Amino acid sequence: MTERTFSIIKPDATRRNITGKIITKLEDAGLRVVAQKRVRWSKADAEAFYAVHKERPFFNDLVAFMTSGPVVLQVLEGDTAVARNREIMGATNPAEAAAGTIRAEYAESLEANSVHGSDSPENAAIEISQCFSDAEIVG
Ligand code: IDP
Ligand code: MG
Repeated sequence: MTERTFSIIKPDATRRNITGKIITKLEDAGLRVVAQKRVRWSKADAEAFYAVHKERPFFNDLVAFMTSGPVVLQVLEGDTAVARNREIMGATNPAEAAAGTIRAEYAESLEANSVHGSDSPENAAIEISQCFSDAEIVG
């Protein structure tokens, strides 16, 4: 079933100029970039996006990291896009990520792990609407 997911290329990856390498991985996995923009998040943007994690011990560090440089926000479309993207991203901790995944190849650390991907179709819809208008998504 064709579906959409929300993706972020994180500041560790924009800093190292490897956004193209990551997008190639996504495209090779069968996902299409149907919306994309490069922005610098404010503290309020990052806090709102990661509100679900606000009680976690790593929350403040995560907000500092996500505002430390540009991020590339994307909507990805494809067959079972949410699960497909999580698969090609690899595990949150790059030390546990399967060979060939984005995080195995490119992540620097558990925090600076290069990409975000929605964890469910419901959260994908929420995250997409937080960052893109309908007119910015061109399938
Ligand atoms: P996910 O990105 O694989 O869905 P989440 O558990 O939703 O992982 O965590 C969100 C982000 O918070 C991670 O991608 C990572 O950047 C950061 N993070 C998660 N757990 C830790 C931790 O234990 N220490 C530091 N940062 C963490
Ligand atoms: Mg998550």
